[in-house]
Amino acid sequence: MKHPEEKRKKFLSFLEKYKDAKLVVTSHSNFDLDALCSCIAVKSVLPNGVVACPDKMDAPAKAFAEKLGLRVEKLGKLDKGEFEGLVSVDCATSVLLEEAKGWDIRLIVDHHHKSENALSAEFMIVDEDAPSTAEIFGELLPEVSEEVAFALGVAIISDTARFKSARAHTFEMLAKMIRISGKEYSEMLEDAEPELDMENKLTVLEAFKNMRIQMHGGYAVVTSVVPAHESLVSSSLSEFADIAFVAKWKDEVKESRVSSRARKHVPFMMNEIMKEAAEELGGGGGGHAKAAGCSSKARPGETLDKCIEVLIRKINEV
Ligand SMILES: [Mn+2]
Repeated sequence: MKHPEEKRKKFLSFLEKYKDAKLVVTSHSNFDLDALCSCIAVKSVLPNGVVACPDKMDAPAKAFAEKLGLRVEKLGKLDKGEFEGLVSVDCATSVLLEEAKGWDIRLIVDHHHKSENALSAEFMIVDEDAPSTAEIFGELLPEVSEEVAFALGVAIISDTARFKSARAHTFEMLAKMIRISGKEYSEMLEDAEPELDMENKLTVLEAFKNMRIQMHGGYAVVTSVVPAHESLVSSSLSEFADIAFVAKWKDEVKESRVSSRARKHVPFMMNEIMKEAAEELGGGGGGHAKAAGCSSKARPGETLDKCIEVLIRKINEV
């Protein structure tokens, strides 16, 4: 769905029907700033909406929610009977939102590539060309308050990895959000990229120490197994490596989780590699061309080997 008018019309029809409804507003596992700020955007037009996350938030999202004094419930603890349904933003796959099971999904607003385990909703607004869901909300909202504009600006900066995946429209939207918020770009940047706390810094540094370095098809490919923070680690490693795969074991669900990143000159679609690797290991995968993830029933080491195997297959296809 490309036309801004069409998207806006759909969003307004959703609002007309559900504006006063008690809906839960949620997003993918491990909320990032795009997830959180998109929730804030929806909540701003749903006075009876309740923001909830399926598990936890990453460090920047957590810090920002605390700064705003935003109450974020746990999705699994909410009583479905008390709500008229669910809104999912920045997520349209059950792989990253298993807790959506059993909920009536009224609205989905997302910018990810369609994945196998796609969720469907009464109102679907998906724009794969948008580099962040926040950017979509900049267009959708009939009115943007100072606070919401600030949040959307923060999410735009964060989700584009400070404009790596931006397009002209991103800068127009950010300029507009800065103007409405009455704040400076530097203030948004501070919340978009907060200083890592010591635990996170050490996790990244340990992952650098424990990584395996390989060369495939002229690309420096690294893998690492970490106890946590796999997406932070994979994005940190890909500051240097062409391709990074970082896995952790999630004991609660007896699954490996992999986060992958590729630098912009890498021609392979990481979301496809993640999907194929996961399918061979009884999991699901997807995401973006340069940033993707998957789950797998195999242990982290075996899962990483599979990711490399699929990558080599892609290299040989070219
Ligand atoms: Mn996003």
